[in-house]
Amino acid sequence: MTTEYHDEPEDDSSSFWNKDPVPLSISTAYRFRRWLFPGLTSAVILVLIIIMAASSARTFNQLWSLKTNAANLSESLSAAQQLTKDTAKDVHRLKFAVEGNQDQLTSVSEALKQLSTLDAIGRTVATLKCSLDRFMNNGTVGVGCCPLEWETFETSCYLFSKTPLSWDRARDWCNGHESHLVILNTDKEWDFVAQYATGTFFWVGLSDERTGKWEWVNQTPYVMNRRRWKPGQPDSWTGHGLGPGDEDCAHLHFDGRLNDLHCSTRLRYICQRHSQRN
Ligand SMILES: [Ca+2]
Repeated sequence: MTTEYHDEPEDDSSSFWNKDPVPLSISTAYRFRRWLFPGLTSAVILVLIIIMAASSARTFNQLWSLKTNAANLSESLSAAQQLTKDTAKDVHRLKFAVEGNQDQLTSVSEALKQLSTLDAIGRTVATLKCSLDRFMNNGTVGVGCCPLEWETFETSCYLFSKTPLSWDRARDWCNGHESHLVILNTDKEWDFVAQYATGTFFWVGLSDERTGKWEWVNQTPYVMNRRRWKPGQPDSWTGHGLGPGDEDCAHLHFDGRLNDLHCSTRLRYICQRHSQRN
């Protein structure tokens, strides 16, 4: 038995391989649907990751800012604690200082009490002096009382200073003690003052410094009386070597007569004030 081969195509129309091919569009849609869900899921996850990353960055910045603020607060707290410690030390030192000075303050208080007592004694002595002055003036009407160390004559008190000053400073000192540099109007006043002026010089309230004309310290004009001046005075001498200006201020010389000197010269001085009735 032979096997015959022939070229006749077999009727294989029912064969599987001869089935109609699946359309291409259907396959693409199938693959598209197959990858759609994973793709969308991946995209959502990616977006979530991006959002979380951005959120994490903001959170990190906020945390960094909080950390910085906490560090600054810590430094401020440390500074405040140091300041508190320093203040406490100062208070402690002050407490010791006050306690140390308490004894001294007590001593000062005692000294003030003693001064008060001395002041009361001084007033009593002044009253006694006033009575004595009145007795020595034979109870002259109008004679008042003068402070201690001031001399009483008629209705005035006179202070013959122990220390020297320039004419201007002497004037200011008298003005600061309810008085003025002495003004001599009468022969009695000249004679009274002159008895204290022996042996030294005293400024009196006479000057031509302000206007170039001699006037008393209360600006009343001085009437020239050569008898009251040393011979040849006032000479407005300029060879004194004491700076600009000539001799513009008057003083009592050893014999109680006047001479002009440069006002910056330091001399003792005479203050005058009204006596007070007690
Ligand atoms: Ca002179």
